Amino acid sequence: MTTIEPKFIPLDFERLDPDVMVRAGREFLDRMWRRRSVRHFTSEPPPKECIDLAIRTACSAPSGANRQPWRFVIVDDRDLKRQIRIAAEKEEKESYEHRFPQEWKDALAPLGTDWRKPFLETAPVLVVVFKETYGRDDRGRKVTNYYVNESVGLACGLFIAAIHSMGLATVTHTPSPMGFLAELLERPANEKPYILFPVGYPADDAKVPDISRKTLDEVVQWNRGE
Ligand code: IYR
Repeated sequence: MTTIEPKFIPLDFERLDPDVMVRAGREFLDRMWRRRSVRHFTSEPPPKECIDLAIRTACSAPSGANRQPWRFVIVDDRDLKRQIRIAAEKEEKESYEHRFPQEWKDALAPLGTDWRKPFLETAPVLVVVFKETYGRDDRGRKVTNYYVNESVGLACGLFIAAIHSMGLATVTHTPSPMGFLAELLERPANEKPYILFPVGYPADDAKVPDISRKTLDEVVQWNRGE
């Protein structure tokens, strides 16, 4: 067993005035509140740097024991996108027609989704996020990762915020099961597909479901709620 001594450096932190704090929070909220999951894209490619910036932002997420158990595969190859669409639709068709219980299909009804996923081909870029279920140390021995789902989920949230902040759109797509992504993208055995993000500009006639977000009262309790 090796004991590593922690090393500390000064925190880089800027204390803001309360009015600046509130303004920053409002501006961020206003921007984020306008985010919608988009399933209709143009084929126009976004600047490549935007994808890198969003992934770098995702990588700022906290992670269990700082293991950073996320990996990102960027797919812009037409043929590969097509193969992903075909494989995803095969699974989705099976899920929608046989695997999803009625209760799940009822829950999805307001979203108007079905097994067809044309956005996997029309979107110019697919970012496939993998979770690293375990890592390897410098001698190739297995090392445990911690809070993998939480960590990668946090990274994905930041990715979505970054994509939206740059005027791009995405949707959290989780074809199930999605093992085919590991095969098609030739990922190692310690990685499992987590989420697939098509990224691009919304189609001019893009429509989104008429659904609403819960109010603060519905989601917040202060102390014991009395
Ligand atoms: N993965 C399927 C079904 C789906 C499931 C949930 I939960 C959603 O919020 C949306 C869709 C699909 O992508 O259609």
